[in-house]
Amino acid sequence: MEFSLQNKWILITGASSGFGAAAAAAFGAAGAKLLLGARRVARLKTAAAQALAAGAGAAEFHELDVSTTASVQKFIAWAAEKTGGKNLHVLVNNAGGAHGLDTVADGQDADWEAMIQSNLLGLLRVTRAALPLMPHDAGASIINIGSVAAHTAYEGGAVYCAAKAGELQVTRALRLELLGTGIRVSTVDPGLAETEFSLVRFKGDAARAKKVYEGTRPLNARDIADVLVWIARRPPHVNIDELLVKPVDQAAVGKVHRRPNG
Ligand code: NDP
Ligand code: 8X3
Repeated sequence: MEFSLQNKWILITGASSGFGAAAAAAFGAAGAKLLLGARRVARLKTAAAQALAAGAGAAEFHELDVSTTASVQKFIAWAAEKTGGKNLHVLVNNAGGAHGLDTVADGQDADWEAMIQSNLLGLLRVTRAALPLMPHDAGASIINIGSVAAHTAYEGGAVYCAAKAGELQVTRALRLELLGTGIRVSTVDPGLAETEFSLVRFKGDAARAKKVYEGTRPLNARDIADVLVWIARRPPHVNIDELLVKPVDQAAVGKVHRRPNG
């Protein structure tokens, strides 16, 4: 039988934009209760309001910077108070992104550190802190957001690809470690998707970010949010291990169909 998300607590990191904000609305529409985290609290407030309008049983938000253990501990202590014990049914580790598209020869320490911190160490910190809140044998899920970049390296993507490849291996190890708990562990690995991802990668250069999606039909945040809800809703004995999701216009990383007139 399908797993009901009605009134279940769902924690989403990076819920202030893109996949995370869309996931808040999609889990909200399924009647879930939401715990949302990111650094931009004003944007979390908007995401929470949208989730409530979509039907969420609750939509709470709190500042979270996954790149520091102190912030994660504070956030999870707040989450524990809200859930009131082992009642966290879904953890979506989504916070992350790319910083820069420099070759290794030209790479910047700050970019490398931000990518490893958010995509890899942040996911580890949040998972470690949240695990004690997750019930055993009750259909709980940890869903990590990976990327096609975990599977294929590209020029200028060395550290982002490494961080997402790390995410993939952490996901696999975690599934082994949690065997017998009934907690499901999945990774969703999207391809080209139009969010604020490229704006962040190119440090606010909107024209350069727009070019990434020019003439093609990328995924949108809702496409991925729907997949996350679908995974969490599978019957409790079903684990979706690894899911690659790409737009039809993207046959492979760097192999994108573009139409001359958009
Ligand atoms: P967005 O830039 O729209 O969203 C990224 C989210 O991550 C924001 O909510 C941001 O919140 C949050 N975040 C980043 N760093 C931190 C941090 N240190 N602490 C807490 N939150 C953080 O991009 P997407 O929605 O596209 O990205 C979501 C995930 O999907 C990322 O992991 C990304 O790598 C991955 N991905 C994206 C693809 C794409 O093409 N768009 C494809 C494959 C994977 P804030 O800045 O407020 O802290
Ligand atoms: C985002 C997709 O191809 O820009 O993870 O790395 S890609």
